[in-house]
Amino acid sequence: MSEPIPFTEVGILKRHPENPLLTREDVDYPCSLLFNAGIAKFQGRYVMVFRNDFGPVNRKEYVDRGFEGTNLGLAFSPDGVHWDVEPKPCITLEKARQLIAPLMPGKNPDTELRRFYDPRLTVIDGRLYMCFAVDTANGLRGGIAVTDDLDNWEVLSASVPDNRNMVLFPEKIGDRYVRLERPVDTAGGNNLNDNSARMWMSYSPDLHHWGFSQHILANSDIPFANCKIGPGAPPIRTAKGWLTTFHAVWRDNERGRNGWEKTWPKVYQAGLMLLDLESPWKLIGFCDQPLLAPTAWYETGNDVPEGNSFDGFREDVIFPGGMLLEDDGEVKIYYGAADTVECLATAHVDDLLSLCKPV
Ligand code: BMA
Repeated sequence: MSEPIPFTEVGILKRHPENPLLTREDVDYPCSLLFNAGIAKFQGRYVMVFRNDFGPVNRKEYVDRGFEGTNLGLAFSPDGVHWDVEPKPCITLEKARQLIAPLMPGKNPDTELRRFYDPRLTVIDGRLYMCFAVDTANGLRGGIAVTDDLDNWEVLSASVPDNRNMVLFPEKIGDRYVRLERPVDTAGGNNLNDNSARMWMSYSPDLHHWGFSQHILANSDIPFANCKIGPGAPPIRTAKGWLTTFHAVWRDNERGRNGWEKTWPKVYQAGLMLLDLESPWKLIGFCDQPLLAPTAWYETGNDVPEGNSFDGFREDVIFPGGMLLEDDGEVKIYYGAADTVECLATAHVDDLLSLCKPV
């Protein structure tokens, strides 16, 4: 049982009644935790690339032997709700090593690259781009890959440490590509677990070289974050601005056990903000309450309805990774829940925009 969390969400998003939409049960290869997916509409269907941590499926197995590895799985859907998972992962660690090797001359990819995870998908001019995080022997890095067929990928860039949670805007702004990102700010001796993470944005003429970096938001700007923050799903264009989610972390060392680990002191919530269409480094709207806070049984592990079972790896985690605007104004927000399953919540775009108060 996890502890109650101190914040209340805005109550505008509707969790999909079929949540969790995807779990390890939907996958035919070894899969323990299916979560933190990127989603896009690409070549006439909904595409999902999800993170799969495989090995143990409960706390005891996790404590005994830990995870065996992480790969990225692929799923397709005709409607964004019902998904079919492909029979094999689309990017294994071995494949990621081969893909990224050209960007790491002089390094042995087998020892340099340790984990490839948290995909975020954006379609730009008909090509599918994936931002990813990669743990290397020399730090946590973020990068961008591109594909035209979901089989052949090219890695275009990988950042210096420590930068993760990158998401691409779905079009060039002016004549440059733009991404949101979350470098870890160590000023003052802080580290990833302290009050040090800020959201930034960078521009690129070609998706390889990034610069003109601008600070967007710090965790001290967010009433429901006292720890890390970072971009969520890639932004969507609306008439009023770029609407985009972020994740916000509340750390409370007294929380005790909330999942498989001995202690899991953090609560991850989703927030919402609006950025200027022409100058996206300008924050023009902000919702000062969580858009989504963990409350459902598949987010908290509490009050699991009869006929279901749930044993979340890190309970009280909501990690938004996909946001799609449909023609009728419905916004689909996809999120990893409890680092264990993939879920969907929806709202009308106008209701989301009205949450973003001018700043
Ligand atoms: C972050 C990332 C996410 C994960 C979250 C909660 O640091 O690793 O992939 O969902 O922690 O465990």
